[in-house]
Amino acid sequence: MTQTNFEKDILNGLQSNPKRLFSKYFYDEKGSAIFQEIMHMPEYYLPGCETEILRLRAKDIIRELPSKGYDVVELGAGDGTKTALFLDALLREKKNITYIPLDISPDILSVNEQFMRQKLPELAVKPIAGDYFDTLKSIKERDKPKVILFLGSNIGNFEGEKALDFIQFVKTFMSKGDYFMLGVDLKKHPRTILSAYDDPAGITKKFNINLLERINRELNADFDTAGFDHYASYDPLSGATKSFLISNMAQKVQVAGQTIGFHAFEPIHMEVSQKYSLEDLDQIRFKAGFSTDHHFTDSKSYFSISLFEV
Ligand code: AVJ
Repeated sequence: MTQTNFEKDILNGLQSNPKRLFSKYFYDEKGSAIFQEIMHMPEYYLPGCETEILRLRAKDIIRELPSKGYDVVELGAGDGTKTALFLDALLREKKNITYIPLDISPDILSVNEQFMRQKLPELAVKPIAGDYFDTLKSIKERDKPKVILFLGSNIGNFEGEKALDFIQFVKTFMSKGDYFMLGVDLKKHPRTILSAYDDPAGITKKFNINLLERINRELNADFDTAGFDHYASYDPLSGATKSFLISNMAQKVQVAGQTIGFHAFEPIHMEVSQKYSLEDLDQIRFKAGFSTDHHFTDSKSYFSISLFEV
């Protein structure tokens, strides 16, 4: 049998030093359900802050955007519930827009489309399933100006320079006068950030452990999940939040026919959730070659929706 990308990435990661797994694999059916639980945790302030901005500042944001019709393209659109708040405000301002949600999952896109049809029947919706490379290519040639949305602090999962690389990659599909609209979690008191990724109910732990269970399910592996604990850290200098699973003892695990050895207390690095200051964002905007930026923040200045103009 040929190796899937999933199998290749998992084996490579577990055979690296330090050991590494990728958070993009968190979101199987069970993982997506646990992520919904995370979004409702009191400690996980991100969705509430972003929703506040979309509710209270939508008009101010729209005032910065092109005055005529444009395409609203959403990267990793998911079910679109938060985006609907913004699209609703756009329709109220009588903007002639087409909403183009992009996502790797055709299933979630049909949920998105049905939600929009029901909630905003007058909205033109044109979902495109696939990876960013193919889907962005197909929107490049459209003739209307574009506003590209990347919400939910998803940019935070790119490590270090990779965030800038991704923004520059997206910019190659944009033209003068287009806008990039990013939802970004900001640097704030370290304890506030840490508790969002280290909740006492253990939901974030379950979210991380689910990837080991997924590997057991899909790669014929035998992780004993009781042998791993969850550990999160936040570095206020770099703004990097990292999650690890820690092997509680020396142990051996079978994964896809390979034996993976763990030392006692050896970490597997699971995820980075990068936090930015507004100054960091200005730097990125400048390095990526966008001409202007505007930041719209919530009342606590925990989160920003930042607009970059090409
Ligand atoms: C979906 C990437 C924005 O990093 O905050 C939540 C994922 N991980 N709790 C984040 C996540 C642990 C989340 N993003």
